[in-house]
Amino acid sequence: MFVDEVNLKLIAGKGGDGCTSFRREKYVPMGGPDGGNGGKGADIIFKVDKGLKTLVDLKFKKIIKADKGTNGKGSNRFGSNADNLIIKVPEGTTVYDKNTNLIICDLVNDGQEFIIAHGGRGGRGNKAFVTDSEPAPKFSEYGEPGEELEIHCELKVMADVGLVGMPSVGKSTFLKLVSNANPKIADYHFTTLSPNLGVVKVGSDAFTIADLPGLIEGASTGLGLGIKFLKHAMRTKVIAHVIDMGAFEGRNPIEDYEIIKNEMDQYSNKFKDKKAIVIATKMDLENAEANLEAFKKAYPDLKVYPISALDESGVKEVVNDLNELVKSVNETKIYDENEFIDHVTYEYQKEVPFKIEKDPEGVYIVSGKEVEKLFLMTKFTEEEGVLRFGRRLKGMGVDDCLRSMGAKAGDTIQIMDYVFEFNDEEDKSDYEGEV
Ligand SMILES: Nc1nc2c(ncn2[C@@H]2O[C@H](COP(=O)(O)OP(=O)(O)OP(=O)(O)O)[C@@H](O)[C@H]2O)c(=O)[nH]1
Ligand SMILES: [Mg+2]
Repeated sequence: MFVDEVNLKLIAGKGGDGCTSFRREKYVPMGGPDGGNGGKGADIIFKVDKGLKTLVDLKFKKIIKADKGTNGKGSNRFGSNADNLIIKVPEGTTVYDKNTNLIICDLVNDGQEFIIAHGGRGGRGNKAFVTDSEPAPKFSEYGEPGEELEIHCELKVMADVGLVGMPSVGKSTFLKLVSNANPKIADYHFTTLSPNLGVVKVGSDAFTIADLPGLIEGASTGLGLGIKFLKHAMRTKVIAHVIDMGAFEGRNPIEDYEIIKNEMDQYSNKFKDKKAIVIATKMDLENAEANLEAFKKAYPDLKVYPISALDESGVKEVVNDLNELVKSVNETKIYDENEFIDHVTYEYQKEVPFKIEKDPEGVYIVSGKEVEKLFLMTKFTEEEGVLRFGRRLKGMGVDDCLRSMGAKAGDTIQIMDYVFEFNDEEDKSDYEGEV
């Protein structure tokens, strides 16, 4: 099955929890803190595997979850990092952040990889919190949650030449003639239902051709198979319009060309910049010569190659010229810079430290990635952990913000599932509450 679009939810691994522990040795009644840190959670990494041709392996996975780091232990034993999760994708896979529709990465080279979702760091053990003023901390952290992300993956096949045209004009026949591919060929429309790829050898050179399902007028509004396959022509260096000069089904080659060009322009403005040629097929049929002359007259600037699959006339010329054309194009840019996530500012924008809203019952609801992370990493079973939680909130400016919103001592504050009373004393930072 050919699958070129999938949606997924990724949950990178959580960091292992830190440990609260004190050294226990004979004759040492009050050993120092020795709780180790947790290990890092697994990243979710996408890696290009040239052997893959579709995204079908990901089609039925709704959620991909990576492993947790292991917990820290006493005697300063650190947890180990989880093994990263590597997901293989075909060449030409674009990964989008589903919420913003911005591109996270475009994976085009064999072996290329990218961390799509980052694993959480390990929670710190109590040993890590030792300071001069606090030589024996009785708290540690839970591991940081792994990054959660909804993504959309899109495969746009990698090929040098894209064959586009109406159904049954001879696209697959041409591909079969010139390459190692063996596509289905038949005299009914929409024989080809997904792109076929072939490698064409020309002397010591080689280039690749993608044969796409046929297009009809209105394809951009979903008629026929629609235009969803046109995305596979996006990465090509050259577009080869395949036009049936036999035109026996009451067709008009000039009209056919206009319709296809129009559908392509509706799909993307990138097609205008691509080099294009015309392959005029079925030259063995009756009216082909006359149609060809009329076509050339209508488009004097287009390079038109008449061929017949029956006697293979003209085929060599197209292949040689396509090879030269492909070699003359260095780069095909299919995305603009502003379609990509700027990884530096994006993270910054996403990580709002906190936000406070007052609900109709007068409860102040504090949310945001940073405070929620702090909440999830705090062990509320440890008194000192709770105190630190309060100090950290204060440090982030939550207290000041609450005060500026009119919060008074005794008002209810909520962070995720944690409800507590606001204690409006500048010098005291203990929050009392329950989870
Ligand atoms: N006489 C003649 N028939 C041809 C030639 N090229 C292709 N055909 C025939 O045209 C019909 C359609 O050919 P395909 O190669 O399947 O056409 P296609 O453009 O791939 O069609 P779709 O996959 O449906 O879009 C088949 O019956 C072919 O045998 C040619 O040069 N001369
Ligand atoms: Mg076909």
